[in-house]
Amino acid sequence: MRNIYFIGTAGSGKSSLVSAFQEWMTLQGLDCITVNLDPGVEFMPYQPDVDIRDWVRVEEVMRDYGLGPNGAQIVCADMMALNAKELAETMETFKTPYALIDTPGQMELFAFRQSSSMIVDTLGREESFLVFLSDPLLAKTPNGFISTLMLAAVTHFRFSVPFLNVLSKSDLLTEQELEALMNWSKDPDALYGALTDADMSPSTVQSVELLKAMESVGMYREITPVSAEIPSGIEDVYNAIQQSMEGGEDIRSD
Ligand SMILES: Nc1nc2c(ncn2[C@@H]2O[C@H](COP(=O)(O)OP(=O)(O)O)[C@@H](O)[C@H]2O)c(=O)[nH]1
Ligand SMILES: [Mg+2]
Repeated sequence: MRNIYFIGTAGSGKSSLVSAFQEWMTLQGLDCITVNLDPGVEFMPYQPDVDIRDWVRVEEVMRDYGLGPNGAQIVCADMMALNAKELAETMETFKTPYALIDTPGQMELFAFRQSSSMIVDTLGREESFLVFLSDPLLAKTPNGFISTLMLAAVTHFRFSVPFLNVLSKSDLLTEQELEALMNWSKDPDALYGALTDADMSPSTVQSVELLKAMESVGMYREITPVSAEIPSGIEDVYNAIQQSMEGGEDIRSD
């Protein structure tokens, strides 16, 4: 089973993309399951096939341990690892080639806790792929764009699994904004230009240096625009996953 993790900052559109992705796959006649790994989620745009809340729930941990919501979220993130094996077994019962895995709202609860790495290992690291969602409202300024690249790079560094950087909610940008952003993502020189046009303050100089470092370690990647709302770009994400996991061979040809 291929495990596709959707990771991004709070509100970046992870749950919505999981939902839109599942709909798209169903339309293509492709089988998949959705897995919710957010123990504190209150609203989700889809009905998960496997739900971590069957094992761990933020409200219960708050009550049982007398914790506030933030403390409980952290305890839950760590408790998830204890249930990883059962989670994997439950997922296996579906006998499906694809699992779309929605991660906790606050990305640090997944990206920066040891338990997530145990979950990735238990569900099968070899078969994992990470979709990183960048928020368009952050990414639309040159400085913000670098910040999202860095967040993506740090996340990639933590997980070390194949990776795609996605621009979420692309429908929220104007055509010009989207065009500029795509241009930056393809051509670091365009981003240098946009940065230094704005000003040459110490923070700009710092950004340029960070950008150069990311370029030299291969972290500067083209971003794939998607929208769960329209929907659009989902096939591009699917193709990138296929390309990476099977050298381009499509499971549709099985
Ligand atoms: N315009 C637009 N809004 C979106 C899109 N995807 C998600 N949203 C909205 O962004 C908010 C957060 O989405 P959600 O999927 O819950 O984000 P999560 O916290 O990363 O799981 C919700 O109000 C969604 O309706 C999109 O593609 N376009
Ligand atoms: Mg969510």
